[in-house]
Amino acid sequence: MPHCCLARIVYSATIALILAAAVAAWPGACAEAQISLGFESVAAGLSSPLGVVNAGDGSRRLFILEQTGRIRVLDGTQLRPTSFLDVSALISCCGERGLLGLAFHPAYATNGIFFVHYTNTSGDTTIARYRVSADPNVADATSAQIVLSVAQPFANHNGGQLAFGPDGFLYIGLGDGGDAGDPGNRAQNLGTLLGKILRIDVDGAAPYAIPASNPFRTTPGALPEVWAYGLRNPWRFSFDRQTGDLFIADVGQGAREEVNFQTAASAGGQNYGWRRMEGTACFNPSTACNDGTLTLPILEYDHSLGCSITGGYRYRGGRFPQFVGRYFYGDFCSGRIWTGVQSGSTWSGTQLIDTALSITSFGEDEEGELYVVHYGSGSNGTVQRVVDTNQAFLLTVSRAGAGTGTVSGPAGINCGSACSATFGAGAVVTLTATPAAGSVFAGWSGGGCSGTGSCVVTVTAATTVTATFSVPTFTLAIARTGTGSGTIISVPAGIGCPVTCAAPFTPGARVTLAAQADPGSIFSGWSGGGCSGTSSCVVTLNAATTVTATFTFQGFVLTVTTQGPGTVLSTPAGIGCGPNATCPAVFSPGTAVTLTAVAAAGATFSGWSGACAGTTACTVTMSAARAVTATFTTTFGGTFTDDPLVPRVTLVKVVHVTELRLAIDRERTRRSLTAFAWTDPVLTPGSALRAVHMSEMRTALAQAYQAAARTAPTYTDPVISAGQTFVRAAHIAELRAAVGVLGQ
Ligand SMILES: [Ca+2]
Repeated sequence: MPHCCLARIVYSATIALILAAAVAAWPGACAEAQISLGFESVAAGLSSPLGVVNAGDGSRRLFILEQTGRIRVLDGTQLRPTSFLDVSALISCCGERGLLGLAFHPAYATNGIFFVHYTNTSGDTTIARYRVSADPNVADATSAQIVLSVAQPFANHNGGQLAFGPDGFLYIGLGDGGDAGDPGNRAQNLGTLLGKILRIDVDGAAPYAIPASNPFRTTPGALPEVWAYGLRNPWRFSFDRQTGDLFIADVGQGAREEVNFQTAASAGGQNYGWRRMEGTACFNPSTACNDGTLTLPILEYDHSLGCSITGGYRYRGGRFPQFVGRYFYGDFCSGRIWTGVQSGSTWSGTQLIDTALSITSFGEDEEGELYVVHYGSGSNGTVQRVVDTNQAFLLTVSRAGAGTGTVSGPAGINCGSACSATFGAGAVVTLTATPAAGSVFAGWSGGGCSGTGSCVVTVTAATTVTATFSVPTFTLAIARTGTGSGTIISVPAGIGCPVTCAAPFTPGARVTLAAQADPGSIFSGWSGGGCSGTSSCVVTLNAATTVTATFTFQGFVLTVTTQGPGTVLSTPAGIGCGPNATCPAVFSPGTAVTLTAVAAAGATFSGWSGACAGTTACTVTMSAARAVTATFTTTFGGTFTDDPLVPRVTLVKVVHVTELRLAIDRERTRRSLTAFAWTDPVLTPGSALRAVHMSEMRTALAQAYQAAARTAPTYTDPVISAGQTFVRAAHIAELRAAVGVLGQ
């Protein structure tokens, strides 16, 4: 260890005075090389926070004391808006008064009992016992029982700490009663509870019993609650959660701040010196103060480095191996944070950081991670987690898969909300995955983890661990059977067989299957999955399920396609295929099907293709699926149907328009005009004739007249309007005449 660091704090009584004098000569920039303190925000916006405590009940919650009387709950993701307990009406505040301490009973998880330490409205110390309500985040305010009241002669030096020792007894820190210099010499007086650490048995009697092993239980003139004495204001003390050793930080008078220590094996009764000594220096008397009965501090600093010590904890957490075994403490006035390290029977303190925090307390969570409480000014106090940013790495939890769930780990990892945190090199991190309802945890990847148990990562680099959550599924499979073929689709979507004949569905899903036989087949019915018959099959998936669809072959498909205005008919019947259509029909194997093509008026049959050829009737023998195309073409042969056409007698027919169009097209072609884009270019028998058909023919013909430098003809109903002008035989007759004139 660098020499400058050794000088930081004091460790042994005999050299203490020399080194304490020397401390001021060394500026506080000698942090240990291995540790660089950092902070992770945990809670903010607190009203004069004084402490952070865990309940030891496995809930991982942190309980934050506000001096003004509230206990707040930090539940891992949020600072709950509702107080756990609010004693603001019972207390005097603030200065050194208010709600000062909180300790949960070691059996809190089962008995719900906890204790608070506050200054009552008369300014006296009160230790009170409470119980949680049926709501784990709210205490039962009516359960209050006063355990101990101690009159306070002055407003300051009220102590405040409460903690259960490893022996199950409640330890209480009380200051010397206040003023300055302990004018009543109370800390050295065993007949008062002031200036002491008390030890009581809250389970042995109501409101408490005196433990049989208390050191002054039978001492005449002594109060039996006293465990240790000679303390000025033991604001914060703590037990080492691993060894049970006790650290008592005692706030000094005008010169020295100190940490006192006793092992778990101590029988108690120590005199920690005040007011005879302040730290390792004589105070009153100013010389010859120590007759050898006093227990001197293990760590000390003078007022060049601070003015009011805040005792912390010996780190036993898992995130930062470099912290392990170090006792952390700080100073309210200077914001400095030190660690004390034990070597044999001596301790050395090293400043790790000089912050702007007003450090009122440290705290531990259930896993032993360390927190620092910043008093703030009014309502901006904070709680932050203490981390090591040197030789530290980010561990990130990633969640993947179609399912959902959470991953919990040490403080800082609660994913959901917090999915990454820094860990010191060598930290061993255990991650646990919990699937949400309806999901399953499918396993780990990354960080050397696999399988579905806990993931244990030893952090040696930045690491990402992925937890995959999946949604359990059952497979619905479709089997097709029988001599025929067809398709099956599902609602909800998933099955589209024969392409996709098996698909996963969530348990309990109701899947409706519909079968459609291919041409030439019929659907003969369902089996499996509780389905039968030929209507829709509804399967409720409570397990992997196979449904069978049977299709039966009926015959081969003959597909006739017509191109152009004409019709194809079959013998035997089955095909009756109009213009520009595709018409499948099924015929029994071996059937000879004769197809006949019938051109529409104004058109001619141009011939077969596919399974037929030529222009005469075609016979197809159905030994397989066949396809035939019949092509019809329209030409104008020079004569019109129904000629002469008699207005008011002859009905206007589609063929009349088709013939006129062909005749007009011919005249346009002769004059190098482009083809006219007719509306409804293919009119078939039965098509409705519309005004636009007539007006288009007039327009197309007028263009041909213009190209021929001829005067355009005039017509009955010069304007033919849709919805207003009936299509009349006269219109047709006039157009025929006009075409005839142009063709001469
Ligand atoms: Ca002392």
